[in-house]
Amino acid sequence: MSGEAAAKPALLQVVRLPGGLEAQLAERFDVTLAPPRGPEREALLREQGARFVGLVTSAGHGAEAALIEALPRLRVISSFGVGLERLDLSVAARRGVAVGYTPDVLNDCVADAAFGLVIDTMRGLAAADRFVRRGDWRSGKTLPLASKVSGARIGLVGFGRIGQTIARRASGFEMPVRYHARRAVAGFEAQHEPSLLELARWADVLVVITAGGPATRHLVNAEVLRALGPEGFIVNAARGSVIDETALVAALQEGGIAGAGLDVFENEPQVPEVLFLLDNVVLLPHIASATRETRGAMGQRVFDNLAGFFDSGTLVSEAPA
Ligand code: 8YV
Repeated sequence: MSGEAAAKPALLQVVRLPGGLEAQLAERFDVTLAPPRGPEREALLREQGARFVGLVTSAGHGAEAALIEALPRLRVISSFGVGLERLDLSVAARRGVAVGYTPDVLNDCVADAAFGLVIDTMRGLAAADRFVRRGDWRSGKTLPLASKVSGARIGLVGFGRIGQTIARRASGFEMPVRYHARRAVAGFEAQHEPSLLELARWADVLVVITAGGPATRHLVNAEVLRALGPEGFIVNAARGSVIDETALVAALQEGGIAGAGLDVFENEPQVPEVLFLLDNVVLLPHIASATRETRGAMGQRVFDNLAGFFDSGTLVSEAPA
C-alpha cells in the first residue's frame, strides 16, 4: 500500500515539449511519450491507455474526444499554451477531467510580437531589409514610402488579456484604440465597438487577437477586409482560422488592403505561396510566444498545474469550462 502511494503518477505526453520541461516532468512523473497520431499511437492507447491518470499536450496538438475517451482513468490534462480550441473541453468536463493551460505568462511576448508586426507591416521594415540585401539601395533604386505608426488608429479584434496588453503598448505610441468584443470591458480608455465592420472602417490597422474555434471562424471575411480598405493593414497573432485566408490573399493580391503581418495561418505550417511574392506581407512561423523567458514560464505552468493537481487537487490555471 505504501509502495503504491509513493508510485509516480503515470502521464501520457502526446507532443514534444521544451527540454527543461520534459526533464522536470520525468523527475516527478512516470512519463510515456506517445508516437504521433496514427496506428502506433492507437496500439499504445489500446494496450496501455488504462494506465494514465494525466495527459500532457499543447495548444497546437490539443486532445480530441477519442484520445480522452481512450484514457479511462484520466484525471487531469495539462496543456502548453493558452489556446483551447483543439481540446475537447466538453468531453473532459463530462468525464470529470480537470484541464490546465498557460494563460497570462505569455501576454507580454504575444503582445510584443503583435506590435512588432504592426510596426514592421506599416513601416515595411522586412521589405526594406530585403531591399538592402538585394543590393537595390546600392544600385540607386528607391523604396516606396511607408505609413506612420505613431498616432494611427488601431482596432483590436478581441479584447482579452493579450488584447488589453496590446492596448497598453499602443498608448505609448499615442494610437487611438477601439476594440470589437462581445462585451465592453470596464477600466480602459479604449472604446468598445460592437460592429466589426465599423471597427474595420475606422481603423488604420486591425489586430486580430481573439480566441480560435468555430465561434470566430472567418470572423474577418471579404466584407471586413473591404471595410478596412486599400490604406488599411491587418495583423493576426491569434489563430489563422479567424481570417478567411482565401479572401485575405485575394485582398492582398488586388490591393484591397495595404498589407498584412501574419504569425498564424489556416493550415499551419502551410502558407499560401502567393504571399511569398508580396513585399507588403510579413510572414512569421507562429512564434509570438517563442522567447526563452515566456516558453520557460509556460513550461513551468504546465508542471505547476500537474503538481498542484496531484498535491492538492488545485491547478494554478484551470481552463474555463
Ligand atoms: C504556442 C499558442 O505556439 O499559446 C498558444 O495558444 O498558440 C502559442 O503560444 C503553442 O502553445 C505551441 O503549441
